[in-house]
Amino acid sequence: ATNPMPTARPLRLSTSDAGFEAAFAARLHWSAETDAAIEQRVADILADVRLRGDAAVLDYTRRFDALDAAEMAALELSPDELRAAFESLPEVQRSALRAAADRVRRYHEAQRRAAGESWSYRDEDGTLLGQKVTPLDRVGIYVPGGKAAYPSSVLMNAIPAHVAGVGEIIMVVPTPRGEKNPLVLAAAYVAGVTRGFTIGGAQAVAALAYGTATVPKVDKITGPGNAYVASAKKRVFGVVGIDMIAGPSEILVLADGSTPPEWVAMDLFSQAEHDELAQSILLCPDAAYIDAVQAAIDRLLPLMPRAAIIAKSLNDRGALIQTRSMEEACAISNRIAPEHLEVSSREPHRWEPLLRHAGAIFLGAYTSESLGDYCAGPNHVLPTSGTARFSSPLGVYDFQKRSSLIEVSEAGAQALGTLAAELAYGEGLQAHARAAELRLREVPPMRKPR
Ligand code: HSO
Ligand code: ZN
Repeated sequence: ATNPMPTARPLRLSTSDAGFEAAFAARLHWSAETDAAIEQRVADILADVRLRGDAAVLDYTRRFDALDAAEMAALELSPDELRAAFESLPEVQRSALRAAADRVRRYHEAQRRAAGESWSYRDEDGTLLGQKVTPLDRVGIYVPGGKAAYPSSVLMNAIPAHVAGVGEIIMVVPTPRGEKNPLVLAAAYVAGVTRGFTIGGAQAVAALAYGTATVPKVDKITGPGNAYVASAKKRVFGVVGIDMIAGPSEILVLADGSTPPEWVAMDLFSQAEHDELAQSILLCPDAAYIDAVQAAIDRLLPLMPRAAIIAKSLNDRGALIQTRSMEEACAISNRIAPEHLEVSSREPHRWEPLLRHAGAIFLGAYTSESLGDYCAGPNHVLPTSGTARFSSPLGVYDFQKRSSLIEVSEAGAQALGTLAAELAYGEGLQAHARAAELRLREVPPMRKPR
């Protein structure tokens, strides 16, 4: 069969074109349209697992993953199996996994020190006020199976949980027909996963959220998944915590024309090769440089094993946008609020202060997004579809929660008691007022209810 090499022509736009705003809006548009049929199926699966526990999970695993087990225990990945998977890898892979995990761990340890510790202060009268940070007891990590199984994502989810001090990390990963990905199991071992189960889909999310005889109930579920998993996570939210619901990946390259065009072309490919729905955008004030990047795309695409996916992503969702200036490029980048933002410039620190909304900012020509995806240290689970306007990378803080601490001294109770009582009477809450007044050195007579 003839399989002509696809071509990739991202939409070419210029901010000075009359039709720019409309074309730009159309290109950015993406809707997380929910499929009613999927929603209904997921609701049924959740209810069934809640009711029948292990038996229901086993049924769905047999049906959807063609994996037959007599009991849930047979689907558990033992710690020995995780370690054996790690040990069976070639030495280069083992040390790469270890080195990446070490860097990711180090970064998240710094994050915990900077923003994840308890704190308190005292008023002059001795009253203590503070915040106590506590790791979650148990979390579930969803790892997709099949072609979207990324060992690096196992590291990125499990390591911050581990660094936060989570007691138990339960991994679920579907293994259709029982085929296990040794790199995923090895990553789980390196990242400190406590227990694993070879289950997936909405049934795995349900098992983690409600607990079954075999799968322990967790406090929070993180990790990416298909439409069924996303829908299940949304539905169990409230029973457990969840992280984000991620849309297709995005990269935005802001270039001043000083980086070799091949580097930028390959960075655009690196995101496009994830998914036909992924979005790769270049912003640059220099038209000749944009031409050079397009020429590099044309030269390099035929060398890519995933050329078909890359071409579809770039043709349907990609854009090469000429701006009037780097300042304008920064302003447009802020409007997009991309998941990944590369500042491919000789002067990245000149532009960085202008950049407000992005999941991760990669500064300078040497910082390819792919380094961040695997081993630079920061998390690769990032807000997508413009949600970087209000949300942050997955981090240690997602695996901790905070409790307020208050210790009022006798002296403090005098000042606060009068204040609280006044406000409580104003709200018509007599017991609140009296609880405060009873602790005063001179207890006033009870006021008449209003
Ligand atoms: N760029 C992806 C993460 C990833 N890349 C995993 C390679 N493996 C999501 O941001
Ligand atoms: Zn990637």
